[in-house]
Amino acid sequence: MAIERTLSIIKPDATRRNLTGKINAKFEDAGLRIVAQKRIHLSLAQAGKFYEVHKDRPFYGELCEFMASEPVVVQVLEGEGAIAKNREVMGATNPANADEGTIRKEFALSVGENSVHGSDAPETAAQEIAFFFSGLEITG
Ligand code: DAT
Ligand code: MG
Repeated sequence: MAIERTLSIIKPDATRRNLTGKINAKFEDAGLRIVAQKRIHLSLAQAGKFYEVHKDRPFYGELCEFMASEPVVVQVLEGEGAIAKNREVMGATNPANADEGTIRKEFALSVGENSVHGSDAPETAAQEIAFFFSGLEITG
């Protein structure tokens, strides 16, 4: 398995509850390195652009408003098979279906306020990393 990079977002429900450190510990314990990280407050337009792929789904408006409601922490995680590994550590989208020990099982409030975002494939990881970070901001 190759070394990969993936885009992670610690969402407003988690930053609000001061869970950034606990969530980062889950990534690091799984062998994922945080090679870039910043705290930002997305505008509604920026959230809409990031989640454009979901624009026809019924929850799109609610999702964008939530993501723009309070600051988020955007980060690049690096490691062996980082994209799949991160999805494993995150757990299922709906916390009711997430495995024990996953971030969403432990911290998510609902299917909407589910604490973390993670890229789902190499192409989306590359696009999503470029959405938030320039090459100079990623240290390796
Ligand atoms: P994931 O974040 O696990 O990749 P996704 O890409 O299908 O899940 O959806 C993106 C986000 O949209 C998800 O993290 C939370 C929100 N969402 C998904 N399904 C939803 C639903 N049924 N009701 C409300 N929000 C939902
Ligand atoms: Mg997704």
